Amino acid sequence: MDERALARALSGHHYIGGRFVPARSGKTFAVVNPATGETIAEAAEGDAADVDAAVEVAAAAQKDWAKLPARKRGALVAQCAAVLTQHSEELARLIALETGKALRTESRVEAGVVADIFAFYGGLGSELKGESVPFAPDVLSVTVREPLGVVGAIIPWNVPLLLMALKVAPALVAGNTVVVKSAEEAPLTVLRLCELLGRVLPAGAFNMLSGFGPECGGPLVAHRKVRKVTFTGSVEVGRIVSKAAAEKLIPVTLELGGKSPMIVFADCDFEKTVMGAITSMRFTRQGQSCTAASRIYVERPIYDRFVAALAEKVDAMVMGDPLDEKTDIGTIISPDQFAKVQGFIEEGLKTKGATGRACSAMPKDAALKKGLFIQPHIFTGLPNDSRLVQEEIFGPVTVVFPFDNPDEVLAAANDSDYGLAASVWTNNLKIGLKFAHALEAGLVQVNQNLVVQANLSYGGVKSSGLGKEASLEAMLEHFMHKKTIMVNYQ
Ligand code: TXE
Repeated sequence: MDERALARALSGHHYIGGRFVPARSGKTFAVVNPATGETIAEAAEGDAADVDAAVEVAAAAQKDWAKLPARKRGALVAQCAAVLTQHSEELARLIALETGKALRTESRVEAGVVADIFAFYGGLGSELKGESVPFAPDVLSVTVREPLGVVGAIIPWNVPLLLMALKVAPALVAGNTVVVKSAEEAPLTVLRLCELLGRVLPAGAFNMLSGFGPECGGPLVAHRKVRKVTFTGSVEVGRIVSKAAAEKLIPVTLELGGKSPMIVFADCDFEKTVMGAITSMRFTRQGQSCTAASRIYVERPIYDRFVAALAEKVDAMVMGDPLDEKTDIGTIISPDQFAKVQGFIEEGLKTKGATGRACSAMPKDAALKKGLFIQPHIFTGLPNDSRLVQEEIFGPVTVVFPFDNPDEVLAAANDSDYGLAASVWTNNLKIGLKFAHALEAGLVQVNQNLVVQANLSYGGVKSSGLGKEASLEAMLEHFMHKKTIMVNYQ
C-alpha cells in the first residue's frame, strides 16, 4: 500500500484496547498534506468521552502489565523495535506525506531513530533497581521502584514518532500503561505505529487518541486515573498542562521550546562549523526543531566569511516535494505556523539596520503551488531586544551576530528565557570546557550537533522544560516512584 492509500485506510480512528475505534461523537477533522494543501485523510476528533474510554482500558490493562516480570516487559518492547525496523520505510513515507518533512533528509532519519529508542529501553528491563539502606539492627530497609499507573502523553507534530517513542517506551518498560494524545496536525503516522506495536504488546497497554488540545488533551491531563503527564509542545500550553497536573498533584515532565545559541570562535574548523550550523539550525526541517541553532554568534575575524559561506550552502539546498529523493527541505507544517513564521520574517525585514537574506529557491512544480514553503532566512544586524532574537520562531530563520570577546558572548548567549541546547565551536579545549559549564542549557555540545540520543539524558532548564527524557534516568526518575519497605525481624 502506498502512503496515500495508507493514510486513507487510517482515517477516522483512535486506537483503544488494541483496536481501531471511531470517536464516540462520530466527529472527524481533516488531515492535510502541507506540500499540496490536499486532504489526505480524516482523523477521529476525540473529546472527554473518548479520553475516559481510553484511560479506563489503560487502567484495567495496567494491572496485568505490571505483573509481568520487568525483563519480559523489556523483551516485548525490544520486539517492537524489530517490527518498527521492518516497517521503517513505510513510516518514513507516511510521515513525509503528513508533515511535509523531506523523506531523505528528515523522515527516514526519524523512522530509524524510533526503532533504536524501543531497542534501548527494551534492554533496560533488569535495571529497575532499588537499594538497601542500613537503618537499624534487625531491620531490613530497602527501596523498590514501582510504576505510577496510567501515563498521559501529549505530543507535538514536529518529530511525532521520535517524541512519542521517548515517552512510551520507558513508560511501558517501567510497568505503566499509556494513553497518547497525538498532535492534530500529524495524527496518522503515530496511529500506524499503534497498529505495529499492537502486533507485539497486549491490548490496552498502549492507546492513542487524536483530537484538539483543550478538547482532548485537557481531559486527558485532568482524568482522575491518569497518574503522570508527559508533554512536549509550546511553553504556553506547557504552563496550562503543568497547572492542571498541579491541581491533581501528579508529576509532570515538560519538554518545551528553545532559542538555542551556537557560538563560533575564529579558531574553529571552518568548513565543519558551517555544516554544523546547517544541521544545528535544522534547515532540512524548515527549522521546526526545539534545539534549532536559532541564534548564531560568530567571532568577528571570521564573521563576514561565515555568514557568506552559510548563505551559500543554504542556497544550494533543494526545496521541494517532501517525497522526492532530490529534496533537502520540505514544508512548514500548517497554515497557522506558516503565518507565524512569515510574520517574524516580515518584522525582521522591516527592522532598521537589519538585513534578511532569503536563501534556496522556491519550488517551481505547479502541484506544489499551495505548499507551505518558506525560503530560509539568515538575519544580521538585528537588535538584541528584537522578537526574532528573543522568541522561538520554529521556522527556517536564524539570526547571526558578531562578537569580540568570550565574556560578552557568554552573557548574550545566556540572556534568554530558554535553556534547552547550545553548541560551541572551537579548537581551544579550555574555552570549549569553560562554555560547556557556563552555558545555561540542558544540552551543550562542543564541535558537534547530534540529535537526541536514546541513552543520553535530554531536557531543558529555565522556560525550556522540567524533567528529563531519554536515558535510564528518565525511566527511573520520571516513570516510577520509589517505595521504602522496612522489615523488623527482631
Ligand atoms: O504547540 P502546542 P503548537 C512550539 C513552537 C511552535 C509553538 C506552537 O514554538 O511554534 O509551540 O506549536 C496539545 N491541554 N513548539 O501549536 O499548542 C496539542 O493538541 C492539553 C515546540 O503545535 O503546544 C498538541 O498535541 N494539550 C515544541 C500539543 O499540545 C494541549 C514542538 C502541542 O501543541 C492543549 C511543538 C491543552 N490546553 C511546538 N493545547 C518542541 N518542544 O519541540 C494544546 N495541546
